[in-house]
Amino acid sequence: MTYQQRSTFTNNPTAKKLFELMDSKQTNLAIAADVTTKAEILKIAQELGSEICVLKTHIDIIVDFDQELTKELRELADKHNFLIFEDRKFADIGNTVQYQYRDGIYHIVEWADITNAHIVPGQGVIEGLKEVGLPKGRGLLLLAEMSSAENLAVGDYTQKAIEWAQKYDDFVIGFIGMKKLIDNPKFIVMTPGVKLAAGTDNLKQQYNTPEKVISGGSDVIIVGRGIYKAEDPQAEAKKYREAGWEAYKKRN
Ligand code: S5P
Repeated sequence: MTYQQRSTFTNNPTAKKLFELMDSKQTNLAIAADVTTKAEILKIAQELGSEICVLKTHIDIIVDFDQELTKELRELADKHNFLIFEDRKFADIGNTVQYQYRDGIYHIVEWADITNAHIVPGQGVIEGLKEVGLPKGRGLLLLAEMSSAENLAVGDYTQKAIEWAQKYDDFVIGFIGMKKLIDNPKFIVMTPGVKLAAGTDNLKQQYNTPEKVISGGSDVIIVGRGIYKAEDPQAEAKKYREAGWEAYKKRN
């Protein structure tokens, strides 16, 4: 099924928008913009915006963060037609994650289309985030699997994530996972740990190629250092975009 066809299976507005823009823009590339200054992240959003479906942020690593930044990122997202995914990995009781999602200095729910959560606290983490995010049409990804060596998100844990995603499918739009996890077209799998050459880093990150990830049934490749550390990030982003899209076309 195409991304466009899959957009009709979900009622979540963010998931719909993502499927539609991936199809119309012909990209399944998300950039992990793991940089530490406003200037750097804005440069990435500006220069790579036309190549990507999703800009993934770790907003709490920006040393000179201010409210202007999220406003500007939002403007760039609308201008270049990509979604913003704040990779917050919420992992607390429902009451606490509500504060973390809505309040503090980041007000994540105000500007991030998508965020994600670990399921280790149980279903309360999903319910807490849903009360804050769903009224604004936001979407949540559950970390069903991880890319790092010896991680514990396997077996029954992964199965629980899949079960709870179905239970809360108005708000949970999919997973962080390494492959296709469920035969239901509404759920999106985004996969980190992607490089044109497979391998590892020195801190137990593990990389697969775009071809391997997409042919395994994942929908979105998340690429960080493979792009932003390259000499010419724009040219590199085009390569990843092409590799991801070719693999998708081959699959369909
Ligand atoms: O299991 C995971 C989940 C995530 S969201 N493994 C990951 O690496 N990530 C994120 O993906 C991680 O926080 C980082 O932002 C990105 C991978 O970056 P790269 O530089 O290794 O491509």
